[in-house]
Amino acid sequence: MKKIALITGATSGIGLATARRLAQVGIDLILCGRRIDRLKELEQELGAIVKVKTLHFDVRAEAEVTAALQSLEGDWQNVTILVNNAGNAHGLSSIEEGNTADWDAMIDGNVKGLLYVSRAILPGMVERKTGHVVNISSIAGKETYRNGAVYCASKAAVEAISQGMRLDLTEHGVKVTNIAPGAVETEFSLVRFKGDAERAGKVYQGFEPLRPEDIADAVCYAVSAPAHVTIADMTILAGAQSQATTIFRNS
Ligand code: NDP
Ligand code: 8X3
Repeated sequence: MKKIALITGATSGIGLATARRLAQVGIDLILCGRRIDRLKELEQELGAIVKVKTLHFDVRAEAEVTAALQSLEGDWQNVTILVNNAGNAHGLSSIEEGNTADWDAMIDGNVKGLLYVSRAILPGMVERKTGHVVNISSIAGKETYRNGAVYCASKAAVEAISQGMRLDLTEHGVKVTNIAPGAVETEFSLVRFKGDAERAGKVYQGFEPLRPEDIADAVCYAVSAPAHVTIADMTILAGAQSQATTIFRNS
């Protein structure tokens, strides 16, 4: 059966690189995000290699998620790989000064959004007795850093959800892979710092950060493993990184 991967957050960074990587190995794609112009460009680019469908919705809006995913027809309903990647950090501040709108965006997007998408896709995988979920967590889900309590909490939730999904889904033939990247240069810091490009750029100064393609390679490796192998958990740090915020910078 031809594989179909549904990737959330395909308009940028890790999701975009994953879309390109999975297209290279012939996997048809359902690409999701809020920015329609980028989805259309990607459809043009990757549609030359594999079949591509695009869906635009905000993962935080349950009704939007459900309506978009229920609109899939025919073979597009048979999603074999779900890459739960959409998410971001919003703000970086000490807990007593935190912006509650930022907290909502992180909890609603990184946690509830992942759950809404999964809830819509998983029954089909269970019914077909085959499937693979890849959750993009973070090193921030494995350790907490100062000023990042809520983002770290949202990613710790992803870690727990990955474990829980694996417990619930293994008997149904559905694999679950949790990938926890370290510092990857994407639009992540630009979003975290609300468009402040100078501040975002400093995050990646003085060392070579991960590239989104490094994480896309890991996704591709996990979903290409033979049936008797589950890649359960991968933590991928930059070469100069030993913990989330412990990075050896040469300048
Ligand atoms: P980007 O900002 O480059 O990409 C984020 C993607 O998520 C975009 O495609 C965006 O699409 C989508 N997205 C964000 N919020 C929503 C929403 N509410 N509804 C729908 N789509 C949404 O960042 P990254 O590629 O770095 O981030 C991807 C994932 O990787 C995130 O879960 C992040 O937490 C995680 N991660 C990132 C690391 C890093 O250092 N960069 C390290 C560890 C984990 P659009 O705006 O079009 O909706
Ligand atoms: C993104 C990586 O360490 O900046 O999840 O939180 S970190």
